[in-house]
Amino acid sequence: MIGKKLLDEFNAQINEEAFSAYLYLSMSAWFESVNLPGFASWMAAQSREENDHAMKFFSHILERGGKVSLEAIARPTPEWKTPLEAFEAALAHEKHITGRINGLMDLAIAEKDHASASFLRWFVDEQVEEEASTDAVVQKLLLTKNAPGALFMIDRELAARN
Ligand code: OFO
Repeated sequence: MIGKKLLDEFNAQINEEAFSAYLYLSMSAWFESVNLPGFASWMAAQSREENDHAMKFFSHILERGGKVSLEAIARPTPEWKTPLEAFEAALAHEKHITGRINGLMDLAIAEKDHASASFLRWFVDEQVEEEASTDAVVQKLLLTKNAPGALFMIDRELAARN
C-alpha cells in the first residue's frame, strides 16, 4: 500500500504529465500553423510520450492499492514568437519536470517506499534523455538564428521522429 504523502504527489504528477502532453500538443498545433510540419510531428510524438508517462503513474498508483484522483488540466500557452522560443519553453518545462521527479524520488527514499523508488528510477533516466533531446534542438536553433533555409533543414530532420 502506498503512503498518503506519496499518493498525493503521484496524483499531482499525473496532472503534471497530462499538462506536459497538452503543452506539447499546443506546440504541435502552433508549428503546423506556421508551416513547420516536421517540428509539429516531433511535438505530437512528444505529447504522446507524455500521455504514456501519465499512464505509468496512473498504473503504479492502482497497482499499489491507491486511489487515482484526476484534476483539471491547465490551459497551455497557444503561441510562441519563434521556434526557438517554443523549444526554450519546452526545455524550461522539462527542467521543471526533472525537479519534480527528483523531489518524488527524495520522498520515496524518505518514506522507505522501495517499490516507488524503483518505479521512479525509469523517470530519473528518462529526464536525462528528455532534457538532452530538447536541448539539442535549442542548440541547433541558436546556431541557425531562425534563418528560413536552416529551419527547413531542421524541420525535415525532426520529421523523422515517430
Ligand atoms: Fe517530458 O517527461 Fe514526462 O513530463
